[in-house]
Amino acid sequence: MSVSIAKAVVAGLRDFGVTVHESDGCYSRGNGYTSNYTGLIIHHTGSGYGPQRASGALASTACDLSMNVGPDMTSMPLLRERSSRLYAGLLEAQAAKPSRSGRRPRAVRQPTPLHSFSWFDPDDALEATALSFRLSALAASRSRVNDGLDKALDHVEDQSSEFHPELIRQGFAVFVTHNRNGRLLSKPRSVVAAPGLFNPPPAHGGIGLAVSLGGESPELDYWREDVLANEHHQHWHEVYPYTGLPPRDFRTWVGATSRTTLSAIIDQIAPGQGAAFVANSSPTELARVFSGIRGSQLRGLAPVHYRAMFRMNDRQGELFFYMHQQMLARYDAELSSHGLSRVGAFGPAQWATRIAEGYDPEGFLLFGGDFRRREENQSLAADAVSSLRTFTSAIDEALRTGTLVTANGSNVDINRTNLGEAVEAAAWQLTGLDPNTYPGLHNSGHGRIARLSPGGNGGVMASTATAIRDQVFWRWHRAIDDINARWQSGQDPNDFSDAPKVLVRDGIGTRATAWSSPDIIVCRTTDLPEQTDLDALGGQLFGGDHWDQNFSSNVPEAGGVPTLDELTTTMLTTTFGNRQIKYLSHEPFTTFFRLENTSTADIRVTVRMFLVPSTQATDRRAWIELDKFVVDLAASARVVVARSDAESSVVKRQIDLSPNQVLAAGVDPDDDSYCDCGWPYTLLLPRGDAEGLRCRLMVMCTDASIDLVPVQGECGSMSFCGAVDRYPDARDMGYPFNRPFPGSRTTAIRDAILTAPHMAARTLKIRHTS
Ligand SMILES: [Cu+2]
Repeated sequence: MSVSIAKAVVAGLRDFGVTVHESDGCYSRGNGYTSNYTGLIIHHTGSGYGPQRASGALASTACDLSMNVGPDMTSMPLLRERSSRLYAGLLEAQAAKPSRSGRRPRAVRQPTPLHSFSWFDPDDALEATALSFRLSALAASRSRVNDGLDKALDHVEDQSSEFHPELIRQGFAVFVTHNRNGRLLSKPRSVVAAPGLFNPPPAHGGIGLAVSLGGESPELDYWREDVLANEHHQHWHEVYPYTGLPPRDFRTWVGATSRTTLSAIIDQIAPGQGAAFVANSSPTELARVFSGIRGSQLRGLAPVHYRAMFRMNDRQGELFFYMHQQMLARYDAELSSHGLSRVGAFGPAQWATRIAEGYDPEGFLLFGGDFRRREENQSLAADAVSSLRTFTSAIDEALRTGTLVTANGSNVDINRTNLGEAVEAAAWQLTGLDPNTYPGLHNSGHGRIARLSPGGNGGVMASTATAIRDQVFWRWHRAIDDINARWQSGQDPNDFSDAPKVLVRDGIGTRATAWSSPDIIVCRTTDLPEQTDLDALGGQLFGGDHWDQNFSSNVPEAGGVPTLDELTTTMLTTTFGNRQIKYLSHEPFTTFFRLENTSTADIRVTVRMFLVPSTQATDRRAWIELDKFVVDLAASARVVVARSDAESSVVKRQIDLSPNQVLAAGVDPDDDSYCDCGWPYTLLLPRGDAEGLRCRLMVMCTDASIDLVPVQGECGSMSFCGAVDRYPDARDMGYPFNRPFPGSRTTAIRDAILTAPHMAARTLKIRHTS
């Protein structure tokens, strides 16, 4: 029974003169997740919920009813607690409990509630998006914010009789991530609320379940199953939903939207009544009406009205490509660490052939066992191949002409973001692209591959929380990334004429040697004194009289601090979801950069840091972004800047050191960052190998007055999650590796770094210790 119904029952009983005693916690304890029956709760404990547990406490008539009702159910701490419990309940409803053997007998699996849900299915996604809008409206439907949020949470509960819990979770997550009122609520970390969704397999070769079946890299299961990497991918798709974002502030939205538009949208909900409603209703009453909008109604909405309701996150298509491209670069570095070759595409040339690798999630009971095994050597259905080919030929044509077709039949030039929006495909009402020409190659591939597994939900490729575990995900995304790479490679190379006058040396004195910059100095963080101004320490150790000294080779001592030519990674063990798991992590490191302002003006620069395995350094697509931050350089100054790996702009901050100990985000609705979002710190570096995998560490300084990169906030990942309103870097994502480098393929990148004063690189090994 939902809390809202329970409250209504209490009110009704009081109307009849029944004395109802209320005590603390009956609405806020338990996780608040509802079932789709109604009854009368006469007692409710915090220990459980749902039909099985509540049944013993149900009664039909009880005039001596004692009802546990808390004092003020809408105080913010209670609302947060309730929100958290609801969210956890939605996740828990999808995570089945393994038996002792780790495998749950299929006969006792709970039936899948309602129909299936996949974020990659446009109709499902639209329904989740409608829910995010309803919640935004409900949050504004009462004069007090807290009362509105209470209504929104009631609605989340009530939805469970209608939708799959994952659909509700997604809509709820989008609301809590993007709506100003929603951001007051809390959303627990998925890995804490439902470890069963993120339960990785035993180490490869151990006695346990086969997860990867065949394929080229079963030994990478530890990486693909990484708890925090999976959570990152899930969360990114909430921060960048392809169907668009609901209003940030519903009342502001009502105030800013024309009456004609409001009444046209209301006509979709209540035909013929829009104009009257708008004329006679307050914003609060309008919010109540808007809280009735459904996914099916959104589908029939004129694009101009859809655009009035939703907006696309800034540079959606570009970040869709870039975030996944960076995951691929990291995957390649991980393969390289195992002596394996880089991941090949599952693209048009492969679609008609068999998919060698399979995947078996059944022992992990993801989503209540919804996801099923995909056998090795299966092939896509013929109609899947033919529709994927049709979608691809439209993209090929766009690349050939350099233009995309719009919904009204005209053409628009491809730019850094609209190609990704066509490929994913983002809501056409927001992008203006023709939905028949670009129905969503990327999403469709996820769905078609998922359907090679039996069952309503198919395989793990159907979910953002699980897709990256499957080897085929990486091959599919290589094919998707190839599209963007083709477009990029046809663009003019970057022109570095706007570089700031900053020197990062390639050698000391006149000797410049590739990959041996003395100005990138690496230390173990644990070797540095705590509570010290690291910039000042860097100046002391590596600046001043030491400016021309070389610390980049294995110098044992620098004022008592060892400098390194290798970083180390290791597999750590922890308990997660009642199981021992292993996960990759690395020894914390701090990098010192020596930067010289060769101009006579004070300047602010953006420092960009990248890493690549040396065997892949000729390929711009293999470079991994490690960090990006701004530094002020006084006129003619030689400055040593320290940067800890824990501050990296690509990782989720505050950093999580273990899947067993993750930090929940804050609840500041005005925070400019998406605090839950970012690549896991533990996977910042590739694993490397026992001998020390040779890598190149590169730094580049660009003019911050052009980049408009802000000083990083306290949380989130600036590079992968952007920020509210605007992606925090005016340059193309991945700059300077977003374009081909001029010159011969084998030397172009090396020569560019060697020639440009504002770029430098060095060799650094990554050694894996077990
Ligand atoms: Cu994908």
